[in-house]
Amino acid sequence: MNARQVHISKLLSLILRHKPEEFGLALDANGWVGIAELLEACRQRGETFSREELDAVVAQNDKRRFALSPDGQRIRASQGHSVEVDLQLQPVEPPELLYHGTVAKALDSIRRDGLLPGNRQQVHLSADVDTAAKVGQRRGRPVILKVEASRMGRDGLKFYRSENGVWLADRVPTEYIRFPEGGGAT
Ligand code: HQG
Repeated sequence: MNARQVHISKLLSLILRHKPEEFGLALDANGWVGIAELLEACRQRGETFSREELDAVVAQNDKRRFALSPDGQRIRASQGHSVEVDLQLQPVEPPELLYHGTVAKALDSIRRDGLLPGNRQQVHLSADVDTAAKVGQRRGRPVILKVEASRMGRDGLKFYRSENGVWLADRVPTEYIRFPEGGGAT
């Protein structure tokens, strides 16, 4: 993505995950918003971009953050919402281990409470260590937690996978988390 596409992608994340009302928009129950309406709302706030530019951001997005409806008339974020939406994801069986990238200062609280979704709707987990490291790196030196996902699943806790391949869980109780040795200062 070029700089303009990154700007549009961040704008779309803000609208489609967090603050549609700031743009005079409302997501439907499943997180969708009409594209014509979205482009017009952005234009009115001095953020003018075309349908073609939006399509390029959707297609070239590094994490495939956005999805179009089958008829091409609507758009939504595939995960990461703080506003309440029902993405209608079906529970899926997880791999044996999933990974979560965080930072050392969160560890005491995670040891106590497990992984909680915070402002988002669900806890985000990664299928591989590299991705989890990148997620953790956004906040400082990354600490990788291993989540015993298949054991958690056998115990009846559900996992989902977003359209763009992010693993999601409502929470991860601390008993399923393997913390790095030495307090996580890796
Ligand atoms: C931490 C980005 C204290 C958690 C990324 C994380 C991802 C706790 C932070 C996606 C805690 C929440 C999501 C507890 C969890 N006590 N801290 N009990 N439980 N935490 O941003 O997973 O580029 O909401 O470790 O790449 O960092 O936006 O979640 O540090 O895929 O598409 O609380 O966002 O994707 O932070 O990131 P976030 P996340 P995008």
